[in-house]
Amino acid sequence: MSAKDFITGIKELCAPDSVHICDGSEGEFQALAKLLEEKGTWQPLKKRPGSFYARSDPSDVARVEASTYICSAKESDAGPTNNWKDPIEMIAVLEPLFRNCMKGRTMYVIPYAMGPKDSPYTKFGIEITDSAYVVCSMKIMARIVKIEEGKDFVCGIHSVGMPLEKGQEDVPWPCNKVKYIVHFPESREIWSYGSGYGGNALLGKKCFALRIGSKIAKDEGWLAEHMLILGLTSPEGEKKYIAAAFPSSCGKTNLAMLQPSLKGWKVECVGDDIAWMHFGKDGRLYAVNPENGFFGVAPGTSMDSNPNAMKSIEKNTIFTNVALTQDGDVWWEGMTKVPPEELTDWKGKSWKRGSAEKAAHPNSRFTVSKKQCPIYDPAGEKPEGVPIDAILFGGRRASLTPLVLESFNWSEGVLLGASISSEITAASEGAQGALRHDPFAMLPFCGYNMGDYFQHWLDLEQPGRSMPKIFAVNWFRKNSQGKYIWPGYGENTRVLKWIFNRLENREDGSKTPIGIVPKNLDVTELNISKEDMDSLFVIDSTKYNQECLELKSYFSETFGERFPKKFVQILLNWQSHF
Ligand code: O2Y
Ligand code: MN
Repeated sequence: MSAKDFITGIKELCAPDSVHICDGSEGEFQALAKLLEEKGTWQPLKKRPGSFYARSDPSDVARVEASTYICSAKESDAGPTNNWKDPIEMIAVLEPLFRNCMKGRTMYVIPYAMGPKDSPYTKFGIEITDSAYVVCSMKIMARIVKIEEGKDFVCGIHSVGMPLEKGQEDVPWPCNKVKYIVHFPESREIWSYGSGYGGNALLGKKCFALRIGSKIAKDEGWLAEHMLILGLTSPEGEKKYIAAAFPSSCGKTNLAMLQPSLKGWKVECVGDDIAWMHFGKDGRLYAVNPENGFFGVAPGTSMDSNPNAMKSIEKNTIFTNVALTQDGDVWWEGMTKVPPEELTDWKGKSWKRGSAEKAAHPNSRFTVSKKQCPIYDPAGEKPEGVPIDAILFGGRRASLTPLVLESFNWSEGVLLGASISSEITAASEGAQGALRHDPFAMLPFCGYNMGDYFQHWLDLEQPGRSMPKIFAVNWFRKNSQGKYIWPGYGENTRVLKWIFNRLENREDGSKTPIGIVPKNLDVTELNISKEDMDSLFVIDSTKYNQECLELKSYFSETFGERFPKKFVQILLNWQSHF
C-alpha cells in the first residue's frame, strides 16, 4: 500500500475535522505545545527550559497487557504467551471502534524512522494519531522524516477513542475505557485504541521496535531485543560494547547511564531500552538503538542513582504523572531523601509530606532526547551500529543466582536468557516478591511464538560468526536479614570490569556446573565483608536442582513441542551436576 492510500483510507474511516502532515520541525512542536497548554493537557515548567508537565487521566497510566493482541493467521504463530485473535475477527472489532473516532479532532500523520540516519538497518513507520501529545512525544522518541513514496513502512493507527460532537468540550487527557493495542505481524500493522499513554500510544517503541520488529527480525535473520546498549572503556583506553536485557524495575536505564565508581573506567550510553542487532560481514554482532530518546521511569531516579539521567532532564523534557513542587518544578519519590513539605500530586491534589499516598505515580515518566544525555555515545549514530562483545541477562532475585556468571557457550547462554525470572515489585501487578518468568525480558514484547523465538536465538550461532559471550547478572541478592548484599549502581562497574577482562581472557574464574564465577572481583575500597562477597557467588546445589525442575515444567507446559530440544539436553546436563 502506498503512504497516500494509507492516509486516505484512514481519513475516510476516522473522519477527522482536519489532517496535519507532521514535518518534525521545532515550529511545529512549539505550535502543538501551545495547543496542549490551552487544552490543559500540560503546562510549561518554569524551572526547566523547554519542558512540560502533563497529567494523564488516572485510568490511563501504563501499558495494558490484557488488551494487547498479536493477530497472526494461525493462533500457534502468536504462541502461548500472547493474546491472540484471528485478524479478520479483530478487524471486525476494530473497524466500528475506529469509524468516525476522530470527529472533532485533527488527524496527525507522523512519518518516522527507527534507527540511525542512513543506516541499512533503519526501518520506517507512519503513525496516524489524533493526539498532539503523541506527536510531541514521537518527535523526541523517534526521528520524524519526510514520507518517501515507494519505501516500505509499518502502518500505525492510533486514536484516543474520544470523538467530539459539535460544541462538545474536550478534556485535558482524552481516552476511552475500552482499549485495544493490536499488532498484525504478518501485514506489519499496528492499531491502537483508547489510550494516550506511553507504550500504548507511541507506536514506534514497544509496538514497532519490539513486537512487529521481533517478527521482522525472525523473518530476516536478526534480533530485535529489549536491551540497553552501553560502551565501556578501560583505563587503558580499550572499548567494548555490552547489550543487556532486564525485566522492568531492574534498573536498565541506571545501568545504561552508569557513572563508574572505579577510577579510569568510562561508560557511554547508546540506548536504554531497545537494541536491533545484525551480524556484520566480519561475522560480529552489531547493535543500533532504533529509538531517539528515553521514556524513563521517574521514581527512584536521583543524583545518587542516576546522575546522568538527572542531567539529561534539566531541559526540553516532557514529564508525565510526576508531582509538582510549589515553585514550579517536578518531584518524585526517591528524587531527594526528604520530600518537599507540600506538593501537588500526579492527580492534581494537594499533597503533604508524610502522606500515605505516593505523590508521583509509580509509572510516571520523563521523555527526553538521548542527545541530551551527557554520556551519550556518538557511535550511537553510526549507520553500521556498534560491535557487541557481551550480552548480559539479569533479573531481580533475592537468592539463587550469583552476582555474575559467565556462560560456557552460546547455547547455554541462550538458555540463561530464556530462564530469566524476576521478583514482582510494587510497581507491577501481582503478589509482591513472587517470581515471574520473563524470558529474555521479552514476555510482553515478543510478536510471535516464543518457542520459535528461542530457536531463532539458538540458530544464530553459525560457522564464520564470532558470537558475543553471554553473562547472567543479579544485583539484587539479599542476606539472611533481608538486606541487599551488593551496593549496585556505580559499583556495578566492578562487575563490568570483570566481564571486560574475561572477554580478553585476562581474568580467572571458578567453574560451576552452569558457568564461571569470579575468583577475584575488584572490591578495593568497597566496604563489604569477605563472607558477604563469598555469599554472592554461592551456587546452592539443592536449590539449583529445584530450579532446573521448575524450569523444565514451565517450559514444557508453556511451549510444548516448540520448546527447543537443545534446551532439554542442557537442563538435563546441568541437573546431572547438581
Ligand atoms: O508504561 C508504559 O507505557 C511504558 S513501559 C516502558 C517504557 C519505557 C521503557 N520500558 C518500558 C517497559 O515496560 O519495558
Ligand atoms: Mn522497556
